[in-house]
Formats: sequence, C-alpha cells, structure tokens
Amino acid sequence: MHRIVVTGGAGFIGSNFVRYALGAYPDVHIVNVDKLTYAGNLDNLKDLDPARHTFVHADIANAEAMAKAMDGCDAVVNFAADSHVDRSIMEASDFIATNVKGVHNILEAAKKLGTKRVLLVSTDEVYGSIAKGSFKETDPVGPRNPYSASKAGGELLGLSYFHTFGVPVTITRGSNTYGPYQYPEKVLPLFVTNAIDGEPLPLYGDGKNVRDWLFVEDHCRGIDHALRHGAPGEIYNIAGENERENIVLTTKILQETGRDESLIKPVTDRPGHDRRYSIDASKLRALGWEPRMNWDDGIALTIRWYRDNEWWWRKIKSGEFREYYKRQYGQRG
Ligand code: NAD
Ligand code: TDX
Repeated sequence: MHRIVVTGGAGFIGSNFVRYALGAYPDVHIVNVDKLTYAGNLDNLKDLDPARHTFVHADIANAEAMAKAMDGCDAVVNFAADSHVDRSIMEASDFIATNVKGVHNILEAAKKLGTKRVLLVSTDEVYGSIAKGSFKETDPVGPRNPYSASKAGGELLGLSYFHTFGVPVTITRGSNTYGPYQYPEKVLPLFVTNAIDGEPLPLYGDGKNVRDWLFVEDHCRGIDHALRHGAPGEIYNIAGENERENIVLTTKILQETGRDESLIKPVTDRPGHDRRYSIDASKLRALGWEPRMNWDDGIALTIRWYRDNEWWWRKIKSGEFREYYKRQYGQRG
C-alpha cells in the first residue's frame, strides 16, 4: 500500500495513525481529509513531513471532494466522525450527517473507483453494555446512545456494500482510547487537565461504570493490522484488556498529578449511561496483533505529555470549549 486516504486525520486517533503509518512504512503517502470541526486541529499535524502527507480540508459527505481524494489510492481508512457521547445527547444531527451519511458517501466513492480496501474505524460502544464476560464480533449490536447508534448505522451500511456490491469493507471496533492529542472533552484528558489546574473532576453517577482502556498507539497498530492482514467483510475487536471503574481511573489521575480526592465532584449521571464495555480481541490476536502498553506506563506517559504540552490544550480549553463546558456541566449540580 503506497497511497492511503485517512479521513479525520486531524483528530485524536487519526493524527496518531498518520504519524504511526508514516513512521512504520517509509514508502507510504497519506492523503488526510478532514473538515476541521471543533475536534480537528492542525496543531496535531505540525511535525509531519509535507512531502509524504497531503492535507485536504473537506467534508467526507462531499462527493466530489472524496472522489478526488480517493482517486488512485490503495485504501481509505475512515476516522472522521462526531465522537463524543455527551454531545450526541445534546444534539445528534451532526452525528447522523457524518457517521452515517458521510460514511455512505465514502462507500459510494469506493464502489465507483474500485478502491481496494476500505477500513471503517468503529467502536466497542456499538455492542452496548455487558454485565459479565466480553462481546465477540459474532454478537449482535445493541447501541444505546445516539453516537453509538450512528456508528452502528455506518458499520451496517459498510457491510451491506460488501455483501451487495463487493466493496472490500473491513471494520474495527476499538475500546476507549487514551494518549497524546486527545480533545479534552473526553474523560481522561478532561480529568488530567482539570487536575493539573486544581479544578474539580465531574464524575458521573456512582463512578462505577467500567471502561476498557486502550493506548492510542496500540489502537493504531490494531487498525493497521486489520487493514493489512484482516479480510474484507470481517469485523475485528481491538481491546486494551485493561478494564477499570471510572472511580479507579479518577483516583489514579489524582495520585499521578499530586492532587487529593477532594477534587472529585460527583455529578448527575449521563442519561442512558452504559454500565460496562468489554470486548474479546482474540480474533485480531490470532492474526498476530496484541496490545503492548501497560496501564501504569500508559497513564504516566500520557499525563507527562499533557504536562509538557500545555500550549496544545490551554488554547483549546480557552476557546469553544468554555461554552460547551458551561452547557454540559452547568446543570449537573
Ligand atoms: P476526534 O473527535 O478526536 O476526531 C474526529 C476527527 O474527524 C476531527 O479531526 C474532525 O475534524 C473530523 N471530522 C468530523 N466530521 C467530519 C466530516 N464530516 N468530514 C471530515 N472530517 C470530519 O475523534 P477520535 O477520538 O480521534 O475518534 C476517531 C474515530 O475512532 C471515530 O470514528 C470514533 O468513532 C472512533 N473511536 C474512538 C474511540 C475513542 O475512545 N476516542 C474509541 C473507539 C473508536
Ligand atoms: O466528565 C465526565 N465524567 C465522567 O464520569 C465524562 C466526560 C465522562 N465520564 C464517564 C462516562 C464514561 O463512563 O467516563 C467514562 C468515559 O467517558 P467518555 O470519555 O465520554 O467516553 P465514552 O462515553 O466511554 O466513549 C468513548 O469510548 C468509545 C469515546 O468518546 C468514543 O468516541 C468511543 O467510541
């Protein structure tokens, strides 16, 4: 694979993926299509070699722009999405426009151009909540919030294009991802940056919801592995195999930032808050992938990155984010 279109490559996981792919494959050229929503950030791409990385400012729902970007490429990897559950609860239209209609547009372009590989980056959230055990790829989807429902919609369209038109679509479902360049609306960078500033950490409900934490580079390697070694028409779970209650994550962040538990602020729960996510990654493991980062090192490295890169997140937290924070947390008590 020489020429890969990455969509949403100015966001958190997409920008880490571009950096990973350019480092791992000296002959690869990335065409990065991003609409630059509030979550897209050219600061995430500052250090990339312009000779091997072309940025295209466009919406994945724009048929002409996608056909142009994808013409002559070997693969397209779709990261572009509206990605925050709480925002989808406030207003879901953008989620449908990008995560369903935008994906449909990529599938149409791939069908017309005969693109050799289409990888749709999806999420463990499409399965819904599980009390015990872990979901396998053969389990039915059961999304329970507008974000995860829109992601399941995009996936199902993708599989339909594989079965009906032979478009070579592969899907990955990753766990909660953490690491450098994550927009500070998500719990981990929000709590780390609030803790650095001595601000309260708004913990939803009883704090006992469980998430599986996957380091961003492990997620990127997993996506790349599924792209190169996975099969069209197949789904691959990418797990961190590192489940933690939110209160445990919160306490760890406080310890690592030298703060005490008085900063924890229990607030009204998220509506429809999924209790526990857990996925079984043995299918991708059987192809030779495994998560490499352990929790203590991953958290320490991530917190160090936020400490060393205040220029990156202070700019974000003083912009649109302030209004969002007021709307999201003002009513929560
Ligand atoms: P993010 O919100 O940080 O980045 C999304 C990027 O997509 C931004 O750069 C944004 O500008 C761009 N974008 C949004 N709408 C677009 C459009 N219509 N056209 C072009 N670009 C558009 O998201 P993320 O956390 O990096 O997630 C990336 C992908 O991984 C998403 O598909 C998400 O569903 C999936 N995922 C995320 C996680 C996680 O924990 N963050 C876990 C599993 C799967
Ligand atoms: O302020 C908060 N307080 C809190 O207790 C926030 C923002 C979250 N939480 C809780 C809710 C969840 O149980 O922390 C947990 C993680 O929340 P998020 O960071 O919002 O992630 P989540 O809702 O689990 O979804 C994430 O993982 C799957 C990503 O946002 C999705 O893009 C991905 O698909």
